[in-house]
Amino acid sequence: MMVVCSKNRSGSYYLKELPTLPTQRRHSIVADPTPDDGKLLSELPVYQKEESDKTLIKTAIQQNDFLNKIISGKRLDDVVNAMYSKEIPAKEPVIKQGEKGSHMYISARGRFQVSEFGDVRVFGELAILYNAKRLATIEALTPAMVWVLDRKIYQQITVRHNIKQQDEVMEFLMSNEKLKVAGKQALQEVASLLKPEFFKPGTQIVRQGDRGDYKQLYCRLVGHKFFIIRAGTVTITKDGEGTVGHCKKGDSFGELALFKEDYRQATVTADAPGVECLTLTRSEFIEHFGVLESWTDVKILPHNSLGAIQTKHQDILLADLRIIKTLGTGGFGEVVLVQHKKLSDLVFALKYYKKMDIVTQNQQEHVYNEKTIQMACNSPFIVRLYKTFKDNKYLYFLMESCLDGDLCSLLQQQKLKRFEEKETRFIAACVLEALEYLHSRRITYRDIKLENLLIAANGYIRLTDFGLAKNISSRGKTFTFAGTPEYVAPEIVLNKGHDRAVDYWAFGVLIFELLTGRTPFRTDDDTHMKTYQKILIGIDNVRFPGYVSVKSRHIIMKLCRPIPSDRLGMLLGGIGDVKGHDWFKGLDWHKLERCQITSPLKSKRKTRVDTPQFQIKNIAEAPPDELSGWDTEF
Ligand code: ISQ
Repeated sequence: MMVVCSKNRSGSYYLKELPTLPTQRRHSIVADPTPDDGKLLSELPVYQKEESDKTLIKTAIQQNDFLNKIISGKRLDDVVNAMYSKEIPAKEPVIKQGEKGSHMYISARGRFQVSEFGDVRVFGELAILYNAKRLATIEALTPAMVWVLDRKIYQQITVRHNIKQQDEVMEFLMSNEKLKVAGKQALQEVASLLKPEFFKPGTQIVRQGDRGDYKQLYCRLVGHKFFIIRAGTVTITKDGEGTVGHCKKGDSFGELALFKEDYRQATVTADAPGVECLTLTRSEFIEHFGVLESWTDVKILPHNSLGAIQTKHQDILLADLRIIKTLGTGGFGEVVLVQHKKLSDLVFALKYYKKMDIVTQNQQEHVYNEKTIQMACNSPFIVRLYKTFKDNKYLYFLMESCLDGDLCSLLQQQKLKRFEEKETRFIAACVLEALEYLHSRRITYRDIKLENLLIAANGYIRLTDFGLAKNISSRGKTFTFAGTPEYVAPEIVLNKGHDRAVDYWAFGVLIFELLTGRTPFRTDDDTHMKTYQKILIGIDNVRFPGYVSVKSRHIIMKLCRPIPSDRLGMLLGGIGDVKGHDWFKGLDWHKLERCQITSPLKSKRKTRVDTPQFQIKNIAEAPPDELSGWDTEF
């Protein structure tokens, strides 16, 4: 147990014991930035190979429980084409334990050892998502051959595939005279709501005379929907008139269903060999845009701008501070408690990053994001960043200090190793306030977890660590793998492009963890691959302990929907839908915003002291200088 000094609400210092950190703190993962559409290769690589080799690669991928969930269809063909062969001499390693890998391999010939295998096997597959440390060495026992997939190429394949899909949908929407009037931005929002559906030949997709309202949906499965044909054709018939027309790829039908609860004017039947459509239900449309009369009324909500400017503590210099204690360690550096040498009342948390690590791991853009975003935040639910410094070795972030520890430690101190519903609701409400602040400024946080939730002196929760936060506005999606494995949303695992919906997913995971002491998709797999598989299988297959109330279960299920646009928080009411959920019933949001509710998280501070009794701590072993100059604007 370590002892630190902390300030109470009236400004005096109290000695308190900081909770010991749980042994296993979960690390955030961020891949090197995935190219956006501006930086895509003009052509994907194609390495010629025999049909038998293609079959071997395909089979290996399809038989791998993780890969078959993330690579299928056209992606699979592109991956097969992009894999190249590599000869491995006997006794040579293919991958080495502890090294960071950026390639996935499929063994084609020869024998390998770790656990010896001679059949076709995939190894190092996590490397296609991010630079993961290899957990074992795999060595060729005999001269061998492997097929290799480079992560950069896999990223290109997934990003191209998604952008192509989005462009295709946008093209459909923009080429439709009726829809066009909504404008590109609104149609981009519409595009994100569309879901693929396949209709076998002969299926009556729409039946003349059906009233496309919600009740009808339950009896007919297809009801009040709008359809765009992605592949195949349909035949349109009218009673007494026979065939009146055909629709093909790019054509749409049923748009009136979005605006009126009307009777269907014709029957639309799928032709052979079947039709693939993108569909949008009236209810989803209304949940996102409200009850509208035409496409011209489709509007997207305006956003606040990131504009707060920090004015406090601007004259403090690094030389004015002395280091007291370590508060925490993270990916690239540490957070230490510092005290002003002359004004001993001034105590801060100082985070420092080794510049060399940032450069070697290509994280310059993320560090800039962290600074600009956190510095521009001024909310009682977000840790304040006052100032940054730099020297030849480090970047420094001077922040307000929260000395009551984080929620990971507080959870471990609970008798049942979980929080009561009342405490969970309060914590979740604080986190939701922080998310509201960020999302209204187009910021996606991307790293909700107990470790990033600090307890302020007033017992309120403050969000810290903006290392993964990102302003997501261009095209509305970002592709880089970012998050903490147990909390990442399926679209991140699938590299489909993600937006603020990932925060609502993680928020659902957080509520589950606060209530039960464990996250819903946790596994004991160090590589996290099984966790990712569970995430892709979904929340419907997660067992909730019996003590979790129906309302708690309901809000978690609504937040952890597999399709981002279906999640609570992503519908018309936005974050208001989450605040308005029955689980929060009785919570006075106005009082919470003003910090006028007494926190149920009790402080255990006891002993009053006038002078802090900190031990001076020196930063251990200095890293080399990093002088490339990338941080001139920092
Ligand atoms: C304490 N106060 C502010 C920020 C922090 C970040 C990490 C660990 C402890 C902290």
